[in-house]
Amino acid sequence: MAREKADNFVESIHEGNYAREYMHLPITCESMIYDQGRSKESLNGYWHYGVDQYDTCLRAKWFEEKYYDEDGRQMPVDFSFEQWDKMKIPSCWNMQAEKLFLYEGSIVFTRTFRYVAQQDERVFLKFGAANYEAKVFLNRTYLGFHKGGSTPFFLEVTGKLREENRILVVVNNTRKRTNVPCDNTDWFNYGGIYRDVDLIRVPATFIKNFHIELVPGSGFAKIKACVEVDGPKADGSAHLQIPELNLQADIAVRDGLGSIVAEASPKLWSPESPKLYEVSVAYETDRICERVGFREIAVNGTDILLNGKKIFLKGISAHEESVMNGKAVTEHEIRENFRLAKEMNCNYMRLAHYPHTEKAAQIADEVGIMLWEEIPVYWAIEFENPDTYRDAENQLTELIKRDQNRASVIIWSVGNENADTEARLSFMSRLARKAKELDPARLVSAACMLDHTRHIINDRLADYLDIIGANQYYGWYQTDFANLIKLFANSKPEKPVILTEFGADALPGHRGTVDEKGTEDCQLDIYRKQVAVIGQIPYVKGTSPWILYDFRCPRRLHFTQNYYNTKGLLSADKTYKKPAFHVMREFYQDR
Ligand code: GCB
Repeated sequence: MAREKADNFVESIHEGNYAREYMHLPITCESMIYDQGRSKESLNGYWHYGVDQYDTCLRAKWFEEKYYDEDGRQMPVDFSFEQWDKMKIPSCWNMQAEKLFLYEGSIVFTRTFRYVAQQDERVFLKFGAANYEAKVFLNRTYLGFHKGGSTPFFLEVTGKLREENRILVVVNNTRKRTNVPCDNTDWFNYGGIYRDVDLIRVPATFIKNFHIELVPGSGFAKIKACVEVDGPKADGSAHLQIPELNLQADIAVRDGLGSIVAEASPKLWSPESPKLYEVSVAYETDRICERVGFREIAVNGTDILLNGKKIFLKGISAHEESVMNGKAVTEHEIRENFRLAKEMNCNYMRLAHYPHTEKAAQIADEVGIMLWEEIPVYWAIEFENPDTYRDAENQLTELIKRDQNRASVIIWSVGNENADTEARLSFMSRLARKAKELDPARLVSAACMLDHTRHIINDRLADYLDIIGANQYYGWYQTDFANLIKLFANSKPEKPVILTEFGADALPGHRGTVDEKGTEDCQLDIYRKQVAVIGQIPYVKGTSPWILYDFRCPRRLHFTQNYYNTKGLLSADKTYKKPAFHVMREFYQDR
């Protein structure tokens, strides 16, 4: 309904529907470019910021920087970008100022940067991640918005740059029913531009996508490479090189697409021997060069096969978090997490519950940890809402395209603990099919909720998955531990099962009896009982207990929690091992 406007209507104050102005130009997986192995110019550093609780930047269009009226008279404005405080980017704003710790809403970030044009180049802006919604403006113009708090997004800015540029980004982390995840999660809602911001230059025709992998079922003797090029020269030839394998091949490109299958027998990637090869692909004047491992992951009945051999996934779940940096984890912190997992004898990690930084998979490739990667289709999101589905599918696609060449990633998860309704089945089976369509060579799973009334692994989504992920908390939420034995006896899965979660809270150093919840003794007892049972079940082919370290959680107000989920096997600062850590270490020792 058109709204009646008074003569003295002031748009920026009286217009409630200002958001409508920014609903066009969605930035999605369509504008992604494959950027790994490319050189970049960093736009990280100190950006000016203003906390904008009422979204005045968007209502009053601050980004237009109108300082004078048509007659050249100075106008009053409510912002002064260059005088604002500065914040380090990337970072979670919650960790940068005490007053921002619990802030949920909009923050305006802005900086200027110089650009020296080179001939015939195209330029892209990349944001590694901004939670949850980001509206991007360049030189006074709205460029678009991205939804989804943990995947990268790209914007082409060719022709829009000058020598001196102002970029402005409004990031809003308000939790919403319609978002993925929705407004209720079991983790902390960090805000900010918390992964790298880069400028990427490419030639006029460039390699937009590059995917390379071992051909499944080829006896480990064939490698397939696919390229997509973008630009005026859509027909030509790309050149693939893997010097250590003496592999050189031309890939014919027609209408921007080309692929090749080449004979090659690489040394296979595995956690014990994480061999990576230098791979390069060139098209015209463009070239990508990165390190890639080759391996095959498959299922056969209830077995999981890595390079044709049966494996047990000795895992641990982890959130992306550190006490100091929130989700903006450093490379050192990621390496430390993998080191601690290896100390526990793990060969695998579940990166819960949303895409972690791409650096995690790069490092896992190098150190030899297999990964489960997940999108935040978590608990009770709006399964009936088509916009929510679009958002989820976009996040899934951005994740898969981002990490498609990482040997460490063996499983895509389409969600976690969602009640088995018709709407959810249709939503998540569609996601599972999408994951398979985008990446037939990896496994698809989800962390399913079990039937705790009849004690059976029973979820209709399992028909669409390669592996059944099962969360269970016998001894904790399901208080009668004996029912775990019934659950396994009642279930006859035809696919491998990974116990994606089990565990118990324990405040570090808090001792008591095994019956006292929140003590290390109770946690230890539950872990001992769990592994004694799990070890006997032939179709359980992996475990990733909940969780490597304690993490911030606004829902957890018990004195043994103090706003942390304390199910970690380590303290939140990762320096203290709870006794149950050693139970898992021993359980994994001889598997
Ligand atoms: C779960 C959820 C996880 C929670 C955990 C808990 O089942 O998947 O996100 O943090 O339980 O501690 O309750």
